[in-house]
Amino acid sequence: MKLVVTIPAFNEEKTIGKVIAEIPKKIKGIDKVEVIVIDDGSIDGTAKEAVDAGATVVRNGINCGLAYSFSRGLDTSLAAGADIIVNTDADFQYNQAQIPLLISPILAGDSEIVLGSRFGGPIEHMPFQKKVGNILVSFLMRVLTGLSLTDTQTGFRAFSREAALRLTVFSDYTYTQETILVAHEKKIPISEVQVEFRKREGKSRLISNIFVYAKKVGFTIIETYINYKPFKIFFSAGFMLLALGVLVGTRVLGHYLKTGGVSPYLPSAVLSALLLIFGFQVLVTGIIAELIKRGRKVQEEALYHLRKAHYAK
Ligand SMILES: Nc1nc2c(ncn2[C@@H]2O[C@H](COP(=O)(O)OP(=O)(O)OP(=O)(O)O)[C@@H](O)[C@H]2O)c(=O)[nH]1
Ligand SMILES: [Mg+2]
Repeated sequence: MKLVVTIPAFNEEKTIGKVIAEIPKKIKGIDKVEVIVIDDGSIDGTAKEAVDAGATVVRNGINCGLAYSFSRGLDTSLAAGADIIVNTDADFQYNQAQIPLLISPILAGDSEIVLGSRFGGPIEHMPFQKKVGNILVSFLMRVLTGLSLTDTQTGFRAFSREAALRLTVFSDYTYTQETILVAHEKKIPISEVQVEFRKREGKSRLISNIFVYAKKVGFTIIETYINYKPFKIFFSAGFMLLALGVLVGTRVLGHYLKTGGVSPYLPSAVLSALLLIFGFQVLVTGIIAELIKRGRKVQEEALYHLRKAHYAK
């Protein structure tokens, strides 16, 4: 069993060495541990510090984004023969001594993806806006997936090789919600363990403005959800518009049947026609999107087999 720990890092020279040093080198059930740092165009000494601490470093050259780097980390780990992949942050907020705990459900064969939830221990140091944001997004993700997860934004996660082979991430910026939605759609078992979460040393590299972050997270969730459940969304919206069109149109039709004219209800007639046309278009869009989704499912299955063969050990 080989464990690869991936660390996406952007200008983290102060903490990257400490994070690597903290990773346990001997873990029960694991024969080999390798650390891969994905240096995302850092302009400080991140890469050097990582190499000095004994990690393999892959460099993006320019800043490509956290989600892009996470994806590259998965691919590099698969190529390195990983059986289990742990992704962690470079800012020393997670306690790497908890990696054995994080991977234990995978080793036991109970889960394919394990999330390290930060909401089990003291998190008073998590800034208020982030705490509220994390709670709200986790709630939304619970509603969308039906899974009882408490922290869907955590950066401390473990993936089985099988899960990594099946995951695709489209966003460049954030992978945290997308991976859960994709895994849930592909029926990959996801579980959670409670982990420690330390105060950050220095400023966030990812979130300069909480509102910009919220907007990006919101769009990623909507895009991913539409991608995987198009019919559900378009059908609900189309059906609502059609129902509204029928409701508005009943009065007009009643008057027409009685008098043979619609003139006093002309605005309602126009509104009803618009709602019916628009609702119908949304329904048809849903059907087309559903057909595209079916095609994509086949493509993803083919991609999984291609990757499996490409990264065969
Ligand atoms: N590859 C890559 N990694 C990034 C980028 N921005 C942040 N990171 C890394 O992603 C991890 C999480 O970023 P943080 O800045 O700690 O974000 P956060 O944990 O959500 O926010 P804080 O609570 O303020 O720490 C760290 O390891 C960062 O170095 C980026 O543009 N590219
Ligand atoms: Mg952090």
